[in-house]
Amino acid sequence: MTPNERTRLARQASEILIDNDRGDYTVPTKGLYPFQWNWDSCLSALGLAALDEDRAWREMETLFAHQWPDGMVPHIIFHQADEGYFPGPEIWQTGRPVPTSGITQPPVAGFAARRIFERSQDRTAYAPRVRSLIEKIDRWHAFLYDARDPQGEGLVAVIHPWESGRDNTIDWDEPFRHVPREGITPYRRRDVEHADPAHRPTKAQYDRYIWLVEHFRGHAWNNAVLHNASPFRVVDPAFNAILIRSCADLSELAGMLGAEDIAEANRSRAEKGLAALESLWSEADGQYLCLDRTTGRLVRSLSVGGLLGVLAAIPQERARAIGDRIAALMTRCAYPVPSHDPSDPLFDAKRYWRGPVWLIVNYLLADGLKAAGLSEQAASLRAGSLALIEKSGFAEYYDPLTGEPCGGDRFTWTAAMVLEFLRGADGELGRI
Ligand code: 9WN
Repeated sequence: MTPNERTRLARQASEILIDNDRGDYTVPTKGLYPFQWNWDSCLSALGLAALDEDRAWREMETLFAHQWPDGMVPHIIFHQADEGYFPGPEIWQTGRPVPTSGITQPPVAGFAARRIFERSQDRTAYAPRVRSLIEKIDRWHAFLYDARDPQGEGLVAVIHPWESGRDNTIDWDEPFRHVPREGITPYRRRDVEHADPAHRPTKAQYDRYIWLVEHFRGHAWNNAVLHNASPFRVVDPAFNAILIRSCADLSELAGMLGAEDIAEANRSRAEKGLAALESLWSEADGQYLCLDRTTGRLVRSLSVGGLLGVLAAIPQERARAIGDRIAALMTRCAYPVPSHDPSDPLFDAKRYWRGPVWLIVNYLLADGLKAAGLSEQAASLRAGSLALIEKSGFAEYYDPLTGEPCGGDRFTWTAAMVLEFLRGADGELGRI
């Protein structure tokens, strides 16, 4: 890529971040997602930091201002009314001062905060704000290990597919069978008015998403009981690897800020999580699998969720096996990395998390591979990701076989990841 092309892509990415900025938070994209989403905000903060570090911290502070008293950080903050999204606050009914959803999302905050602070232009000035933020991230981690791992196994479960961030992955097909569809209040989807229905989850899946929301609402959103009350309790290797990595990163960050208690608590959470993650490894498949906690069985579904294990400091031979799996997947697709193995008959190149490429996933995979010393593979993911953006722009996700852009357009976290990928080996982005 020539310096001019780099500059052009960086400018386009910055314009998208600015366009989707609502002052104290960003929306993932106009129309389809008009509120603040949890992991979108934390990953987008990495991109915002390249434009304005103060604004990046504010993005995360806004999210954590809506943390629940029990420590949970909701997956959506409904800052203002908007009819364009379903399910809105009137369905969730969580009773929060500013309405929020009642479930969480992958905890990338610790990972993002450490990275932004390490690159900070003025650590002394930002330290007090970051000190206050890490206490909230620590409370969220404590919440996850308390409420979503009540037996203290070292692995947390998601209780709704939306919590995983990979809403309709093939991983959930089997565990989702335990979730009924009957008896839900009739509803009107809005997503299919903004995006092609063939690229979105099905009606049967939406019925179950809503069944779970109504079920949790019936338990007054009491997280002390929701885990055991949910017919959907899945231990997702990606969610756990993200949490383990965030615990490790939060521990380092807390150490830099002299918060020894937070550093110690998160170091020990990461160690326990890492040891427990081993139980999800499948030697035959060269990746991690998810575990259906309602049956105690591993689900053999070859999705990118099991490859995201590489984000945690897993044993070197596991990282190498994952690197090999990714290399094999790349020979079957024009653009890396498909969210599901194309050799599975259930693979669907355009349907959301059942095949398409997501740039945030490529970024997290590349980061894990690089940390494991697999720099060449990380570099090829970076090159493939930028080639995809050059071809198809800043979409929500892409068909891995053709590169066709799918879902929402001018997407915030896609733009943020482009800015990340454009950084040189020294971590510098240069002038935009
Ligand atoms: C439900 C915002 C979010 C992402 C998720 C992605 C999608 C929402 C939806 O959009 O989910 O949370 O309505 O489809 O799956 O990962 O955070 O970009």
